[in-house]
Amino acid sequence: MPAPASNKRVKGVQIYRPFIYGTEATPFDPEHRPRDAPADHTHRWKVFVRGINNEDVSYWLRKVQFKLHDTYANSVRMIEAPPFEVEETGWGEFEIAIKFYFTPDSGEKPQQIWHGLKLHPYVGDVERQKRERTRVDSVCYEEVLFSEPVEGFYDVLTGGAAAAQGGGKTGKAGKAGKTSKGESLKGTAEIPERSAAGNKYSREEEGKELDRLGEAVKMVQKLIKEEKDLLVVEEKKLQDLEATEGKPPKKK
Ligand code: SLL
Repeated sequence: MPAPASNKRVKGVQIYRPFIYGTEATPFDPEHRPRDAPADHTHRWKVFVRGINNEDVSYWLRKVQFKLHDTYANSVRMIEAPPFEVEETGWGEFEIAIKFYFTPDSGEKPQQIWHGLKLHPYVGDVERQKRERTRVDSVCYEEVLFSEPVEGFYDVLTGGAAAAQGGGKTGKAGKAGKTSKGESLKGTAEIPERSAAGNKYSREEEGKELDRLGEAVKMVQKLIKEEKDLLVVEEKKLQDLEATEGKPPKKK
């Protein structure tokens, strides 16, 4: 009989794993509608959970449940092994509940997130995308945080592809490769430094996004200053008018 797994937690350690999730949808080509699709269906779509750069996540993610709209037969789909995805056809957009079940040795409770299935173009040149029947992607980046994991799971996380951080939630990869205890990790599950075809989630993109946000903040500050200057001018005009014409009568 195997020895019972220890549920002792590794204190002060937080380990996170990045992943992406989302949907991809393509309108049917009216000339070549899939034969198996009901007459009112218009799109083929897929909902998925994957590692960054398709990295294997099955050492921490045991299975994924996708809860589709009730109009679907067997709307609760449990995917027991990678690839964690469901492919379907349909006509309407709806919210999908995605439930993550972690490996049993983790002792972690399942966690659920929601994602809106997008069938129709919603960003950029929408008309062109419709004309060209471009695939519509709606993909998000997320990190699961294992706070003070139990010892066995800690070993699994740090023995395989791993990124760890000690202490606060805000620590970022890059400090990974060592745990808060100063132990070296064998692998890495960090976000890649640079973007590549098929993966736009990278340090490089994160940096660019921060630059864009910085520029946007500067622009907003400039606009606020312009509006304030304008207000000063208008208030001065009002004062001058009041000096010569008197105060306007109060409205009832
Ligand atoms: C809407 N609130 O009205 C949404 C519901 C339902 C989507 C969308 C087909 C299911 C089936 C399907 O696309 N359901 O017939 O198998 O837009």
